[in-house]
Amino acid sequence: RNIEQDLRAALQAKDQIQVYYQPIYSATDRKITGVEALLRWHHPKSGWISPDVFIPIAEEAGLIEKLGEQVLREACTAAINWPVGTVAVNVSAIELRNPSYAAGVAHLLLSLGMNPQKLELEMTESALTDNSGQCEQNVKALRQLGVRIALDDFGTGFSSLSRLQRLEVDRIKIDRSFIKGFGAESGDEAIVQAIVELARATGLKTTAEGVETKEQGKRLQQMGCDNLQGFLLSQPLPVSELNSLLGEGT
Ligand code: G
Ligand code: G
Ligand code: MN
Ligand code: NA
Repeated sequence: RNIEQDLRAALQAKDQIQVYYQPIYSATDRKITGVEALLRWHHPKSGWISPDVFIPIAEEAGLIEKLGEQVLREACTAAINWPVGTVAVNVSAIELRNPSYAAGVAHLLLSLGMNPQKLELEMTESALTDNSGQCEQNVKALRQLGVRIALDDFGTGFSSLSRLQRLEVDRIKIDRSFIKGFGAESGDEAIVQAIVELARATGLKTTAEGVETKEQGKRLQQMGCDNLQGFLLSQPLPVSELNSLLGEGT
C-alpha cells in the first residue's frame, strides 16, 4: 500500500528491481563505447515505477545507500566481461556525502578485480554542491583510484564556468532538454555548441543525452560532441538483451 514499505520489500525480494543498461555510442563511427546502468522497478500491482519517483523516496527513507551499493555491485560484476570501455552508474548526493563512499567503491573494485578506469560515476551539479566539501573529497579520492567522473544533466544546474574548471570531472553529459530544442529557434544548438567547445578547451569529454532523431545525431557529430546516447541508437535494455547486442559485435 505504502510505496516506501513496498520499496523496502522490493529491496529484499530483489527480482522486482532490475538494472537496465543503455548503450552509449561514439558520435563518429557509432560503435558502443560504454553503457549506463539505469534502475527499473516493476511493482507487483502498480507496474513500472520510474526512478524519478522511487529514487527520491529511497533517499528520504534512508534506503539509497543500500540500493546504490546493489546497483554498483551488479553493474560492475556484469561489466567485467563486456567488451565496452566503461560502465556508468548514477550516484545520489546522499551517497556522495558519506565520508567512506570512495573507500567503499575502492573495496568493491578490488574484491571484483575490476579496473577502476572501466567505471564511470555520474553525479549532478547539485550533488557536488554541498557545503561540507565531503562530496568533492570523495570525487578526488575516486579519481585518484582511476574512476572516471561524469557531470550528469549538465546545463540544468547553476554551476559557474570557473566552478566547472575547479571540479575534477572527466565528462559532461549534456542534458536532453537542450537536444530536444534542436531545429527550433530556441538557441539550444548554440548552447550545445558552446558547451562542447568549452569542454574541449578544458579537456573534458562530452556525451549528448536524449538523442532521438537522425538530424540531432548528425548535428551533434558536426559540433564535435564525443558520444551519443538516446532512443535513436538504443533504449535501456535488460542485461540479456544487452548481452546479445554486444555479442553481435559492434
Ligand atoms: O532511466 P530514467 O530516465 O527513467 O531515469 C530517471 C532518473 O533516475 C535519472 O535522473 C537517472 O539518473 C536516475 N537513476 C536511474 N538509475 C539510478 C540509480 O541507480 N541511482 C541513482 N541515484 N539514480 C538513478
Ligand atoms: O538523469 P539521467 O541522464 O541519468 O537519466 C537518464 C534517463 O534518460 C533514463 O531514464 C533513460 O531512460 C532516459 N532516456 C534515455 N534516452 C532517452 C531518449 O532518447 N529520450 C528520452 N526522452 N529519454 C531518454
Ligand atoms: Mn545519468
Ligand atoms: Na542525465
